[in-house]
Amino acid sequence: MSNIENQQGRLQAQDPELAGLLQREDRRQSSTLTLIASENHCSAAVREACSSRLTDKYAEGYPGRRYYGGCEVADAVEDLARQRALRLFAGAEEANVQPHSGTTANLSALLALAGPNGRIVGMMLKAGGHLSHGHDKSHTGIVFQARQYGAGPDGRIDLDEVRKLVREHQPKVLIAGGSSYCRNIDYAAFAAIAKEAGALLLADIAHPAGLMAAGVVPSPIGIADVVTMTTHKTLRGPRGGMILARKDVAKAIHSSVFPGSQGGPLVHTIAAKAVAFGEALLPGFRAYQQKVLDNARHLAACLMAHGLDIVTGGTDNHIVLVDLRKTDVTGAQVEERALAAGLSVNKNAIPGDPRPPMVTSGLRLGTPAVTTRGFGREQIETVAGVIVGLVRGAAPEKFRPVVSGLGEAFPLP
Ligand code: DSN
Repeated sequence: MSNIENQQGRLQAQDPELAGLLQREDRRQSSTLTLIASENHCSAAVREACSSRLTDKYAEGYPGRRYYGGCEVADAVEDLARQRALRLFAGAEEANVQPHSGTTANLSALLALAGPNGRIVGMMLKAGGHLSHGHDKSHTGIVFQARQYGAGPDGRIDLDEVRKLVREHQPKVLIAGGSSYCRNIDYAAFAAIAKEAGALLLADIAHPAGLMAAGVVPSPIGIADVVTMTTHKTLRGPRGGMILARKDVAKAIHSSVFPGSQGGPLVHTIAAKAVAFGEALLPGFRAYQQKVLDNARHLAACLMAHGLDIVTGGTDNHIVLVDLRKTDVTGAQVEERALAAGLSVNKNAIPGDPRPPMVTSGLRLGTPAVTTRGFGREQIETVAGVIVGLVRGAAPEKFRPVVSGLGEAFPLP
């Protein structure tokens, strides 16, 4: 019996109520298909590291400079994670593997680079950006003087608009990246715009980090001053964040993560990050990421062939953003129907969305999780057919058998 099964056995005996909930989540993930672009299924090895005894350890500080005794293993674990991160993102100068999430990574980096009340420029959430890029409901829109750029009528970043805004606002930090932007970003152009204003460039690659690590899409490493990311999306590790920085800004970033924004690091999660980075350094990772990309492109093409509109008319990454404005359904309605059919998706604002964020006119789909399960073109075509049926008003229950069948045929790792 593996360590994990042993632990589950103990949990079952001690707390059947909670153990039952975990089993329910196992069944939910197995019998449904995850098409949420920010989710994935990490390996059993990553999950084993997450559940290790390192969760008991306090290790405030950094390797070799801790505020607690008994950190020799924590030091080795964090060093291993940092070394592997730097191998994976070759060209990056320093790594901080302690951020608990992408948002804390962004907040820490922005505080280090812009300072409280500093000026920042990021992309609007509606246009494909992220809350932590200066949205007024996020601390990044409260503690910084934030301005935001949108997307052009074609759904793509308009570099002229970015340049104009940066010239006007004179930010200390310009942010490139987002959570529903499906096209490659011209990081060199962003860097030139930032440089002209004396700003630093922060690239948030939370979504495409895995694709970039594998070299299947262009990366900002070596171009941006600071790169933030999460480790659980395309990168397929444990839930968490990471920051890569140029040497001259790294010291400020490290201090901003600890003691600035966080206390004790989650050493068990850092161990799991090391496992995931090790997996990403294996040859099979590139093939996986290429497949994620191919599947997303095929999904977009199939949906368009069935008459649905896709924001920007396709995708360069793992995200497919459906524009529902020409249909008679909202993002929220399709999300609910999809759930009843066994598909996990999320409603999402689209550029120029007339509807509020809890309703939306968009549906964000992503291929990382189903590709981990082994999906190829044929399965993507089936999924596209289900989504089109749901948008057109077919009864969701009609699709439940085909979705469950795919779940059984393509088990979780
Ligand atoms: N919640 C993440 C996503 O779904 O993209 C971003 O933080």
